[in-house]
Amino acid sequence: MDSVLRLIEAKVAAGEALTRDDGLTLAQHPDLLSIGQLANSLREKLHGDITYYNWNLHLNTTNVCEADCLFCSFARLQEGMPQAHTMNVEAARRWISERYRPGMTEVHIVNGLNPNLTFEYYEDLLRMISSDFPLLHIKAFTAVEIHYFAQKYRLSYEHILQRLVTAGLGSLPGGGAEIFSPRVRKKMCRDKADADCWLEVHRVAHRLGLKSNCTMLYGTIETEDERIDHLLRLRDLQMETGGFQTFVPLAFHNEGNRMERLPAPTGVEDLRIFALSRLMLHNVPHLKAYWVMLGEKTAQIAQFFGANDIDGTVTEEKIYHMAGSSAPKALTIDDIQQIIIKAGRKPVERTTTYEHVSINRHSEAAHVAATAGSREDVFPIV
Ligand code: V47
Repeated sequence: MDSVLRLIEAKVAAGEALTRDDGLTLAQHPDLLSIGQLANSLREKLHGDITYYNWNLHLNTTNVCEADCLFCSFARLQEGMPQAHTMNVEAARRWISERYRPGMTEVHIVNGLNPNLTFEYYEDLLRMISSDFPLLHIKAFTAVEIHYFAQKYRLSYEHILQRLVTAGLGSLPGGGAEIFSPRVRKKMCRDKADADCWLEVHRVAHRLGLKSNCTMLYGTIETEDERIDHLLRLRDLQMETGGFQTFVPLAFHNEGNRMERLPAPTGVEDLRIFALSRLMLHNVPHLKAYWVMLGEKTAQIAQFFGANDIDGTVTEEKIYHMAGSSAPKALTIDDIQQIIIKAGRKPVERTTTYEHVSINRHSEAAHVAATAGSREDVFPIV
């Protein structure tokens, strides 16, 4: 490790916030392995050899979306277009029922900005899930969606969030942040919440006691400077509120969208982004290597470049598969545990808010939970 990285190492060891210049050094320095080692040392200081995962479902009740983001392969501008879909609440109930298994702890919901739905639709959806699947934590609606609801229904962020919490919302996912740079947003996603609005939704959510995640879409047209700036803005909000749980770097996927000519990031770029994020966001506790986005193999290696989470079973991912992901659409709990163990880390199942779930899960216990109704008796949260 050279003297420049040694200086950064000293700051990391002292728990100091790294500067913008430190970030640029980490983004450009040729010694990727030493940077990974620094990130790994912080990761192990925070989490030892644990890698977290959860047992979750990914639900998209509509992909009809007014926003016309160039990088998106999932959205359809109007109902009736090929592959456009919208589920009513009853269809969502059936969709979850067909996939729900006792022991699952989370449903993650991300949708398009659909102009045809009422706000009551979203409240009814959450109320249905809370009453029919009371053991599922509902992590739903990106800050971009909350901003859209606020504009469309002429309500404040606070009012929107309070009504959604009353209906069952448990936390916010981190999507929609993309890259905060106005230059990039103007080119890629001009017609949705800007950076200030995205950050303000999370600020209000944190004030109301909700936890949330944060993301960065990398590998499109952003510069290294713009990446560092994005991370610093997240770090500043975290200093103010402490409400972010997990940062999820999201690598651009280039199939089925209007940025197809751009190559997707390489594995080496992925690993650098993980290490850089771990080191710059020293105050965000968790770093997720979302296996659907990275593929299982890079998600394993990322566990040594700062990541300490791999996401969950995911049943049934669409956004990345429509953009060309070759990862499976879902994994079993056993698959995930094996991926983590074979990476040399210790798998720990978590809830959405990072309470540990007993790992002594087996089919007999699942059967008991199914017939007894309460999973906490069988899979105690410790
Ligand atoms: O907001 C869309 C991104 C996000 C593409 O909070 C793309 O735990 C790459 O936010 N290439 C949605 N990225 C997914 C998301 C997420 C996923 C898993 C866990 C969590 C969490 C959040 O996916 C979007 C956008 O930033 N995205 N299209 C694409 N072609």
